[in-house]
Amino acid sequence: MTTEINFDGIVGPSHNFAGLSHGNLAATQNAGTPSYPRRAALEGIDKMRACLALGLPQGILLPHDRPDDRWLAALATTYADAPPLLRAQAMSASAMWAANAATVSPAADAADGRCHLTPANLVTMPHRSHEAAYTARQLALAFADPAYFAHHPPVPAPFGDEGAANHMRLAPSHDEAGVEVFVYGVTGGAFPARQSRDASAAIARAHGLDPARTVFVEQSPAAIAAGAFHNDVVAVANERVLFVHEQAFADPAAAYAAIQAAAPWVDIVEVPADRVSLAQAVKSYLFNAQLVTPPDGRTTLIVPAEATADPAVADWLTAMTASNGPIRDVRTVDVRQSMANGGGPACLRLRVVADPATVDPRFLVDAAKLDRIAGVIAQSWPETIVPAQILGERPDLALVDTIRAARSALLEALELTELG
Ligand code: SUG
Repeated sequence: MTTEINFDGIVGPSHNFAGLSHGNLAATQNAGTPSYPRRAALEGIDKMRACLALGLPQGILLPHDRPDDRWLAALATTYADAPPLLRAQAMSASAMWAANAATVSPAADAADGRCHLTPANLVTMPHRSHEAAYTARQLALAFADPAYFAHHPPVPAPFGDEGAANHMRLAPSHDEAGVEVFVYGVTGGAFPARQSRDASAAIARAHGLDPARTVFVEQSPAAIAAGAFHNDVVAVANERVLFVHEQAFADPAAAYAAIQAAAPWVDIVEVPADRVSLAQAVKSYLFNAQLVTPPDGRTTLIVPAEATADPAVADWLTAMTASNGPIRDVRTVDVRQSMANGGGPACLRLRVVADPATVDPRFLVDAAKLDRIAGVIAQSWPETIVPAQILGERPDLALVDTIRAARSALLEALELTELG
């Protein structure tokens, strides 16, 4: 029996605020401030604990080796010698945002009856463009059985692909055939459109999706210009429910019509701009929520604490849950360190619909395993990183040793040293 499993990226020990993502307002605003990697990673663990407590299965993806020496070597330099910006780009912990790791099509949607995975190339941002190879290694190990899983190479450059952050799946239930909605960008004013239509179309072909159950929608340029650098900043879907901001799509009426034609059973919950503006949606990350179906069947929205701090958003959430609509409950989680780099609860997880028995158990967690992981983090993750340690004239090489030792300790604890 297949079910939805959320695989959260564990926040890596190099988590820092270098301001590398143009168009991501939180990351830009927090550039240069001290980061707290230990706190960040423990916040992520607490979020997973909250999901487990709701009765949801939970998995993990590991931090990547940072700084990425192989990438620097391909650029004919080393961490000690590289110019500061390149150093920061090699050091980013951005792989924590697992929603950008890959696009995943459940077996029920694919022609060959297998779950298909394509790692994102993330080519728009240099600091993320070197994630794909290690992501592919992890996914190949976690989902190794070719009877159930098919792995594809990343889409080639220059077609930008940012993975599941621009991909929504609607289905009567997770294990039934569904409709996959690919959201691409064409333009975003001063900011880059990070998902290309060609990349989305290539993935739909590679995954063997039925064109009658595949929809391509253009993201609104106004949303990108307002800081919605991924579609999951303004929309989220789960089973029959699409929760979406009025200004998420370039042509909302046409988008809803196309989605309804492919999925007549869809329940669209649209938040009007006069209740929550695009700016408020981006600041509060209302839509960067996990929309989930716990075992009790009550569709639940897991929002970041920042969402309820905005009175307009809080009002909307109160009215929504009181209305007896499709979204019944709202839960709040604190992932402030990730949020400060533009990553909410939904960014931190990759959804895979699979039978847990077909997944390598080392990538699945229960409460006891999370406690063990938290123990490693508490003991070995740096407490704080000041960006000057990375971007300064002389890089802090002792920090590099700490970061590598911390990740190695985690791989050992999880018996995943083959991913070293
Ligand atoms: O790619 N931030 C990430 C945030 C990704 C959020 N993911 C989703 N919306 N699914 C990004 O912009 C900031 C890193 C820095 O600036 O150092 C960063 O990469």
